Amino acid sequence: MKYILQTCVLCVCVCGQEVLGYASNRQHQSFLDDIFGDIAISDQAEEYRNQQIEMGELADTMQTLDRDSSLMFRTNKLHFPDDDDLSDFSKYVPLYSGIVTFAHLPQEECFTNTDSTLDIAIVGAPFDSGVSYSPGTRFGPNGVRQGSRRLGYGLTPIRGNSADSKLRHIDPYGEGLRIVDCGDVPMTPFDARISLNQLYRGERAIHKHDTALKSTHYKKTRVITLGGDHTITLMNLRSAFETYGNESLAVVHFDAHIDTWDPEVVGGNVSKYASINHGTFLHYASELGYVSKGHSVHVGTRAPYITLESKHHDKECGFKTITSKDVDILTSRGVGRKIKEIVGDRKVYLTFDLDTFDIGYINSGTLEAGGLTPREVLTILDELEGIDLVGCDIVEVSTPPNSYDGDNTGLLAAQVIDSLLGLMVVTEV
Ligand SMILES: [Mn+2]
Repeated sequence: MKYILQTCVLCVCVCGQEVLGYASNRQHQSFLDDIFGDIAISDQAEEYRNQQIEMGELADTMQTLDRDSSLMFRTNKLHFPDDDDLSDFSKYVPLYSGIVTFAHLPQEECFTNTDSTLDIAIVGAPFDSGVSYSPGTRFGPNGVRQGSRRLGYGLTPIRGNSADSKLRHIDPYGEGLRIVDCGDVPMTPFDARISLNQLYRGERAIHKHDTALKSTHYKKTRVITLGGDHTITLMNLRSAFETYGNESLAVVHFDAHIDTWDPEVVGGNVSKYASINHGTFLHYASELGYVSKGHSVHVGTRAPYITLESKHHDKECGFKTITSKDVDILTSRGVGRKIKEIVGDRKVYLTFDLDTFDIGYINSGTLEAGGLTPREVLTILDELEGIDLVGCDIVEVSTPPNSYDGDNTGLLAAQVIDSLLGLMVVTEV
């Protein structure tokens, strides 16, 4: 009997809303009433709503909705468009759908068409021929883009570290800057020398574009590179250095490792070819004058030094160090303030190795326990509001096929870039 009763109720619900007392006689109707009838409302609730509307505390939602007739599927009585009418297709694009660019930004051919104006360009560097430990970061650019699919609307309750922060009030994607995704630089996996040179030429081509926003003091496009193992930063830095006046850049280096190892210790003891890799690129960057000595800093450092000399050699390369434990002692905001003190008003290049994060959060080329949390990193980055950020990258994003936590890794890397975009845009608005 109970079963029959339930069946009957179901039948009434499906076949005849009017039998259920469809809400057409109500003084005020809501969208919910219109679609679902009595499913949520009681007489008391209806009375409460009527009072609220009469007191001006609540809008009469059906009237509000009726004012906007742009959504053709809104009414309860469905009105389908003509069979050949596709005008709604551009309005309904779910975030998980479509060809994937970073944060749904427009795709642009940036390498050969250097006449277009760009303020900020995202570009991938799919490369892992320079790793000493796990490969997989050649899939990083794709992983970051997959992880960025929720992004594109940048006004959040946590951007910026205080209510009076300028960052708190901006949407980096909606402030009028021309931000595009240039796709990936074609990099051969078979010869690292050729591959890195391809990256340099790709970065250089993007840097040739003039900026679109004429009020800015940046005359040339700023680049955010998606790595790729950390070796790629040497090429990014070279191109940024050449573009921004051939003066050394304050390098803010988030990483578990120092990456200034003497090539004779890492790789160079095998062959000269092997001496440029993801553990030595900052040695070379320093040697070539790209690094502003004394105004550059490692953040999140914790991995072992390989030799007794490594620490001394690192200082010679011009870096100060804020270790992972210093974040506990100084607090995240304190770390951000210290970085700002170190870089001052110099042009900054920020390179972010994903292994800055603790092992529980990500997959990366050389994982180290005891790292930073996502919230610590996002707070530190936002504290850098106002720095003169001319370029940045996120590297060692390891998202090979079938990796068990590839989605989280890409999501977190994308979130870091979202913060970096905020830092790049906030000085322009
Ligand atoms: Mn690194």
